[in-house]
Amino acid sequence: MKANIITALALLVVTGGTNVQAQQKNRQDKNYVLFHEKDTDADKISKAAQVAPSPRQLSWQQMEITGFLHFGVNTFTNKEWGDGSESPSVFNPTALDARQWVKVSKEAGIKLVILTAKHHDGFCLWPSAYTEHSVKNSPWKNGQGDVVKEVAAACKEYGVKFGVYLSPWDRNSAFFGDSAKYNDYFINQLTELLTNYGRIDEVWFDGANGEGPTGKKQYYDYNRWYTHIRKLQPTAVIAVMGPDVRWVGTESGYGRETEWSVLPADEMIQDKIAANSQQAAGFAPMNLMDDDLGSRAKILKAKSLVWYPAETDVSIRPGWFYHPAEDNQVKTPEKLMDIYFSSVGRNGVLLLNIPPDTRGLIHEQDVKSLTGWKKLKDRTFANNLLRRASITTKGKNTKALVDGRTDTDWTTTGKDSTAVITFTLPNEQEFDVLLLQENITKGQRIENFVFEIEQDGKWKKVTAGTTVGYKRLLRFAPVKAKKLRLSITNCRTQPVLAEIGLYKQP
Ligand code: FUL
Repeated sequence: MKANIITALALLVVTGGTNVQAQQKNRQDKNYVLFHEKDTDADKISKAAQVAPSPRQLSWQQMEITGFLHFGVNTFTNKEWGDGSESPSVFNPTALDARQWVKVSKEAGIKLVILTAKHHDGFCLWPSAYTEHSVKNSPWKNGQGDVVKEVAAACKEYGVKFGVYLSPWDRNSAFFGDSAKYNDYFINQLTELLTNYGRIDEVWFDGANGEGPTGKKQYYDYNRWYTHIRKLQPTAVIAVMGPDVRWVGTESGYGRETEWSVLPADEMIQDKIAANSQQAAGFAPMNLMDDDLGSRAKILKAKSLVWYPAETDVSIRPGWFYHPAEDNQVKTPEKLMDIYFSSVGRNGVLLLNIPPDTRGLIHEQDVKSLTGWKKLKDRTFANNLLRRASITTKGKNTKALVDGRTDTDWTTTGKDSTAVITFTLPNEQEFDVLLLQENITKGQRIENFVFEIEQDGKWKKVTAGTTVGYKRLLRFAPVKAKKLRLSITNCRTQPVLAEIGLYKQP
């Protein structure tokens, strides 16, 4: 099974499920590389530096902030995991307004929302033809309602992308445990979701399964599911039990300080990811921050590499589903800001869960926090002080560094893999945030950097870091300076920086 999955992932990442050999020969996208036996260590590092996102991975990364909507029977039974025995009659929102969900999300800066179309209880938020455990047997709208349809329509209206969460673990389905039948059932449900609701930009498969050693054993035919998704929605990324997007390894909202998007493809064993995923109801965030996934040591031992970026999921509340008792435990704007710095600011995409309540509305408390967070974020990043700086460096195209675009870049001349970029501001300024972005369409390369300011004629270190990737944000105690410099001290071939920013938090 493992071997199958590795192959499936590699093939699908590369080809989207078509003829592999042909695609490997004239590959357009560069998100996968196979090492040759004769590759030296230097060859391998150079190849690692060229691995880049597929077009669907790139659009996904550029969104930066995405949203989760956990809603279903659990909302009404006040549980985190339903066991599938709940009656559909419990599902009865009194004022469901999917437009409010999407509007609130959009106003918070969220670019895509993922709805739990089916959670582990197996209850479908759309009137699936393949089960009785769905909205069609609920009192809501006399069984005529379709939450998936309402969210899809609201997303279209507000210009927000739409994704679906379809839990592989289904505690209601009689087919679960009868592998072949369940895989057909799953394909049927995928087909409904991916053909009846317009464009789908993300399909989210959860790794959770609480069956335990004596529970039902179900083999998931991931290969078939992925191929089906590629056929029906070729632009959708498949996360996190999928080939395009990786679970960061914690549900706390805090990613790794060193976060590589280029990983050995040998690491992409879904069983291993599942084993590290949560196995019990409720959720104790697992802190895998120390895990090294993509260092040189890992790269040099690998047989192949793949672009497999991190998604950092977290809930705005302690639970994933709405619970009235948690109304006073909604994360504050400051906490959300801290999470933003530690997810988006650590080369990840933030997936922030905002669970609608029993009315079918996002609760006032959550709206308040989101509004406060958006204000903080906008004020922090309103003014890049470096836009008015004069820049000196040996590299090419320095203007690109501060043009606010991620598709233009500066790089070193020749084969220099280290660089120093010096900035002189028109006058002394105070700041406490550094932003760095690589142009990831050319790969992720920076391994170490140091940021210094000039004080009394001497360079003083303010902050330093390892990986950059799509975005790296670092906060430090406020300092004042006129002259500052960034040194890239280690890099896999030439650095390619898209942006540098310097900000003062409000
Ligand atoms: C976990 C699930 O068990 C939780 O209920 C939630 O859906 C979270 C996003 O993923 O694995």
